[in-house]
Amino acid sequence: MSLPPHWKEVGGEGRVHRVMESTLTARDRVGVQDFVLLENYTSEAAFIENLRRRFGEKLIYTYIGSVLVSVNPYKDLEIYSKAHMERYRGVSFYEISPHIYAVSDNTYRAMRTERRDQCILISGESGAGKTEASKKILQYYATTCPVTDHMSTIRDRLLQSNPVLEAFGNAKTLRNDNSSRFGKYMDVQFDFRGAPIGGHILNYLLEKSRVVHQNHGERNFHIFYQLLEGGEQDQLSKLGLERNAQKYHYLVKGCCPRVSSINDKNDWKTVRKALIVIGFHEEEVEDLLNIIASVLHLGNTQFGEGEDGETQITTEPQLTYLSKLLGVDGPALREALTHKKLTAKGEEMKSPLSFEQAVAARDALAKAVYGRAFTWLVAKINQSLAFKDEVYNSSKGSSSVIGLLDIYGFEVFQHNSFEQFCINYCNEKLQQLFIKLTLKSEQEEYEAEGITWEPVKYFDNKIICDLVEEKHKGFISILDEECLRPGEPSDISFLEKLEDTLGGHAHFVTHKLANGKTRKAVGREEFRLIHYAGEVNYTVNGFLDKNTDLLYRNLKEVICQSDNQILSQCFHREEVTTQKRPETAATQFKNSLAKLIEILMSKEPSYVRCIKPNDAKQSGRFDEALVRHQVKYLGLMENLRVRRAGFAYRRRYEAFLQRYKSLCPGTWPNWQGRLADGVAALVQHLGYKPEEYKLGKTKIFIRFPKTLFTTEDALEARRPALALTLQTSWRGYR
Ligand code: AOV
Ligand code: MG
Repeated sequence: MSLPPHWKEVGGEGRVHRVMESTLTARDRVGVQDFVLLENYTSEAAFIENLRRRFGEKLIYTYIGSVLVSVNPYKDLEIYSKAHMERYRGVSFYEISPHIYAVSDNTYRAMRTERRDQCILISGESGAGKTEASKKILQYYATTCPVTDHMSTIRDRLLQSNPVLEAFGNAKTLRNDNSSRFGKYMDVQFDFRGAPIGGHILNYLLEKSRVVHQNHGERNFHIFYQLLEGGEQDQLSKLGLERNAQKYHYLVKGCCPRVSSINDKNDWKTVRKALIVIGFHEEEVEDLLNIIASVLHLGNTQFGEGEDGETQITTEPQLTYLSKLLGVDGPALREALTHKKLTAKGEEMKSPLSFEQAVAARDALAKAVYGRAFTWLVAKINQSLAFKDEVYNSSKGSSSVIGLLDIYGFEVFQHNSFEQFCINYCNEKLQQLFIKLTLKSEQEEYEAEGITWEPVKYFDNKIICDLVEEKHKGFISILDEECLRPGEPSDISFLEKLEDTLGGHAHFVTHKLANGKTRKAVGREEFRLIHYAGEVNYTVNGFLDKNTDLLYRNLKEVICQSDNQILSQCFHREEVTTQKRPETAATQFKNSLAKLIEILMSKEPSYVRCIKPNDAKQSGRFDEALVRHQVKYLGLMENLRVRRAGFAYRRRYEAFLQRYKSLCPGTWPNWQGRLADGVAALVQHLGYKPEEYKLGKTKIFIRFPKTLFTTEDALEARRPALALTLQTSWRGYR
């Protein structure tokens, strides 16, 4: 493959890459575009310095082999235009500067040529740029893939599902003004021509507690503020709402209804349009708005003490709106918000709720209604994205998918609760997957192939995953057991159980020290987990309730009879009649994560590792200590070391022979002997030096990209036409 005039080959210690000459001359200024090229590749300081230089030049992307490292610029860069997309189409990974589009394109081509399902795993802590990256990938496919008229509908729906899900599932937190509060895995399905023909979304554990409570400086989900700011006046009147977020208890707990980086009014318009594109009927939109409004009215529903000393609702207008918007019987709702039903000796009895219980029942209802409406929304979007064979008759035949994973990133706040526990556990699982698929599998492959190799040490966070999820003695088992225990289980009794079972574990700490003294850094109602990404103190308060996620039976009964179509689909009668206990929130989450990992393992992965440059959400600021911490825990140095010490390319003998046999008279047209001998004869003829390659049991391992480039050049010179078509199918660094 000959180089265009403005490309050059560069590299230290024999590692050769092709980069644009303009970047070459400025190399000192802009650093190297692949960490593999760093001369001092074991030095963390050199790694950070390279990131910093590039960041200073607005070059936010850098590779480690095929892994893309991305640093959040916190400002719009002019690198995402259609022209940029075009530049990356069909171009080999290493021939052009690193970009999220290169990963998108490479993955797409791999899917097409290898006919194998792919996935792109985007990880990094809260605010590092995962959601933005996933949107850029989707936009790339929407813009560059071939589409017909029919397909343009699917393409538009795929794109428009984002603003809708973000409105309902994202919120401002202290870490990120648009923080994902749910996990999302989206499959984009392509037909044999490479056109997008469908999609499917899996959603993971929405942070429902945000509906009723927000920490200082945070907001509820965007949709509430969007509706109040952007909704038309008569619409708001119908919903009994005022255009003032300050009026709603559920919206002002964090004391920041407005955020400078967010335009709720415009976002509302975008969401309304998106709902239409996705195919929502007006009645469905109305039902959805009724649910949003009813949550706000629930928040403003107050309780007091009646003459008989029983708890009663003191805000009549709210109750009237609630019964209208939820489509339920008013008196029944009143009763269910202030009483619970008990069955004793086969007889049903009513028992009044205390003030605190009534408040908790109200909040539980708000969370349940919102949470289930969110699940319904995802199901509805999935219906509209579903691949419909009858429409796309022409697409019959094989199809493949590219999965995009964008979850909530690792997060630490002043106060961390059940939600942070789940989010951080989820990140542990993904880090474990990354370790398994990159560091571990790479080394295991060398071993299996009998290749001599200097092992690279890395921290394996499996120990933390086990601590959380092991059967019988793991964190979640202990939590579930305590939730189900008869008697009076409490958050504190749960903490004691944790201490009994997990005390002494290297990654679990409480205030008790082994010598009987007290550790000051952990409160009496806290425990600390030492995560791969850092230490987090969790307040144990609320763990039991959030895990049980209980909604009183009589409230469920009332909502089951709702004439709101969405609610009646979300709350089923069987739920009220069954004696079976539903799975706890943590166990459901654990199981859904296990399934997710299975899905991801069945696909060929690509990685985007996002880094947050500072904690102030500011552009141009590169906080070295913060970046160093992320580089460490993401395992990027180890990733680089494995990459450098190892072999850039590997191919099974038959594939290698098939591709290059024409270059050697001894192997052309057909090699009759053992495959390994054929490859040995071939590379000898090509003049490979012993240090350039190794022959394993079933594969050839090639150390430097340069070796392969040269062989590709030879192939191209010999058979230009054939080489050109095959060129695009060669997937570098895999
Ligand atoms: P996250 O998804 O990783 O956090 P986001 O993708 O929401 O983080 O990024 C946070 C903010 O950083 C965005 O709202 C943008 O303002 C900015 N940003 C990120 N990437 C880019 C980019 N490539 N160009 C310009 N600005 C960017 V979380 O969902 O909280 O884990 O849970
Ligand atoms: Mg996000």
